[in-house]
Amino acid sequence: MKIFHHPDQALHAPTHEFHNGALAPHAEVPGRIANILAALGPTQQPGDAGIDPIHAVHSPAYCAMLRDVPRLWREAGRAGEAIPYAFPVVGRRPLSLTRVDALLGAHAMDSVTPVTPDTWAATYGSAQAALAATRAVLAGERAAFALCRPPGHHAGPDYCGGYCYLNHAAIAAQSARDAGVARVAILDIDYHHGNGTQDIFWRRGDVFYASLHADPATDFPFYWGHADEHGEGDGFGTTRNLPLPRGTDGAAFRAAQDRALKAIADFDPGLLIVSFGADTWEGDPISAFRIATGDYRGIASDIAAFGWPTAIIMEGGYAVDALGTNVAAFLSGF
Ligand code: OKP
Ligand code: ZN
Repeated sequence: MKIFHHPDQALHAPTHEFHNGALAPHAEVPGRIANILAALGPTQQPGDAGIDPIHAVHSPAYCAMLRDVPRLWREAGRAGEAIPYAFPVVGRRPLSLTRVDALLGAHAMDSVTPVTPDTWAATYGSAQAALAATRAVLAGERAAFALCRPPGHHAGPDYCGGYCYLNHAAIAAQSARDAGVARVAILDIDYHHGNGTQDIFWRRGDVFYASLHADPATDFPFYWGHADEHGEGDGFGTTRNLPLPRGTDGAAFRAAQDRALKAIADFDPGLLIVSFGADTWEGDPISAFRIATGDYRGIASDIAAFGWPTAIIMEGGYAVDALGTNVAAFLSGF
């Protein structure tokens, strides 16, 4: 299987996040990539398809914010990484504020997603890897893997959050639409609900979003991913959420995934994007499913059995030492 990865992805290195009310070491570390690379075969560096396929999903103002905030942060006399703390969540009117805290807070959903001077390069490189994997599949590869990092599925049209900045899976899906694929499906099997992907395609009937995830009643991102969210307008019925309880094991996960796969089969996509997170693993430090390494091959082969051309996009997974083994187990199912 072709594997795409950009060396700039390792540059982004947030140091701290709020965890249960105190600053703790950040879970989304560059070593995640190193561990996965060591377990896989040779990878390819993606070409540069430019900013246009990114702007097809994210507003130019949001992208500019990701690039500008580190400089504005320094100019405000701050050290370290930019972290927002005030958010216009109660329906405030659009305002063109330039104060770095206001600019960042208006484009963020949480305080665990720092913007560093290297964030843009890392997520831009990940977006290019996702685009390259999609191009490879559209050119005839059965499946391809984009080893993205940081993750992407919490990032919305104009906001970052959940360690995510650009939504690599959404950028990949939109690029396939723009290349002429009439219907694209996204299957999100990260432990967390992909609220950004859901938001991006909420009103779209041409992109199906199905997600298995920890029940947002107990787990991040809390405010999205409940079973009664189905999309709106042209997108009504093309969002499908399957929240699962903490403790879900491989057998229960595969049964739920079968329901998602049947819904996707009814949609009849020309291409499948899989948002894959290894944070469903039983040893993950921030998650609570009980999926074993030995379950990943079957989870993947259940997907592969449908035969859709498939681009696999890396999302989360925080048990760094086990990541390579778990990713390799999953890819072996294809
Ligand atoms: C990203 B992905 C505070 C908890 C914050 C954020 C989880 C982001 C997961 N320490 N949790 O979906 O793997
Ligand atoms: Zn996750």
